[in-house]
Amino acid sequence: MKLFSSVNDVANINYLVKEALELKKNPFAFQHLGKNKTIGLVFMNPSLRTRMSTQKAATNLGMNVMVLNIDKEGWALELRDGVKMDGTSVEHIREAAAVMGQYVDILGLRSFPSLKDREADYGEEIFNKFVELCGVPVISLESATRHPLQSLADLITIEELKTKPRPKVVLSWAPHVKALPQAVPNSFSEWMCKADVDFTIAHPAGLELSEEFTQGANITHNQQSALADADFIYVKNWSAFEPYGKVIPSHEDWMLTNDKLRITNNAKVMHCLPVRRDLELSAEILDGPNSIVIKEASNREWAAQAVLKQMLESL
Ligand code: SN0
Repeated sequence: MKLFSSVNDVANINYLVKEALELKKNPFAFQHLGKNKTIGLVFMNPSLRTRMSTQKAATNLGMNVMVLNIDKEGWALELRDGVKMDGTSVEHIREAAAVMGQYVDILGLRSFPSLKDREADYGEEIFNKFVELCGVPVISLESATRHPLQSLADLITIEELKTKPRPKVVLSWAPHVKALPQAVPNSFSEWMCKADVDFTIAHPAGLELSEEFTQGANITHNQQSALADADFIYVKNWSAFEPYGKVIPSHEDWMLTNDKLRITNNAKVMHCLPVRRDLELSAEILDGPNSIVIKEASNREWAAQAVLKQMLESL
C-alpha cells in the first residue's frame, strides 16, 4: 500500500481487519519490516489517540518515529502557489513537504478542514499537496474529509464484539457547541457501507452528509426508529455540509441516554473521542456497561499497525 487516505485505498477490508487482529495477538512478529525505517508523524492539529497509537504501532514494527507538531513547532506554512511571501508565512509547502520526504520512509499527516471553504476542504488540497510533493507513501492521520485509521479501528471493534453475522450499526448525530468536521462520520459511513453490517444514519434535518460517503446507508431524521434493535450505536457530532460548517442549535434532545438504549438490542456505544460528557454523550453511558469507547481507542494501535505493515511490505 502506497497511500492510506480512504477505504478506497484498501484492497480488502476484511483481510485488513484479520491482519490487525493477528497483530493484536502477536505485536512484535514483524519487527524486521521496520528496521532502519523511519516514519514522520506531522500534526497540523491536536491529537491524543492518533499520535500515541500510531507511534506505538510503528515502534511495534521496529520503526524509528519522528513527531512534528508543525502548527506549533514548525515555520508558518504557505499553502498557496503564486503568492509573494511577504506576510506571516515563512516556508512554502513545496519545500517543506519535499524536505520531509528526504528524512522519512513513510509520512503521516493530520490536517483538519477550515470548515469555511468547502471546495478546498473537499478537494483535500493540503493533504493532496503533501502526497504530491513529499515523494514517499502517505498515511492519513485525519484529513479534511476522512479519518480512515479511526474507521478501521471501529470496524475491528465491531468485528470483535458482534454477536451475529450482520449486526445493526447506527451512526447517531450528537449535539455540540462547536462546528466540528464531517471527517469522522464521512469515513465511518464509507467503511460501514462496504462492511457486512446493516447500516443506518440518524441526524436532524439539515445535517445531511455529502452523498459521496453515504451510498448504501439507510438515512433517517427519526432517532428513535433508528435505534430500535441496534447492536452498535456510533455517537458523533458534525457540522452541516450545507450551509457548510454551520452549527445547527437546539437539538440537545439528540444526546444518547440509558433511557434511549432500552429499545436497542442492548447496544454497545461507540465514540471516536474526545467526547464532551453530558453534551455529546451522557456520563451514565460512558461510565456504564454499554460503552466500548476505551476498547475502541485501544484498537487504534492495531489499525495503525495493520496499515503500516502493508506499507512497509510495499516499500
Ligand atoms: C475532531 C473531529 O474531527 O471531530 C477529532 C476527532 C478525532 N474532534 C474535535 O475537534 C473535538 C473538539 C471539541 O472541542 O470537542
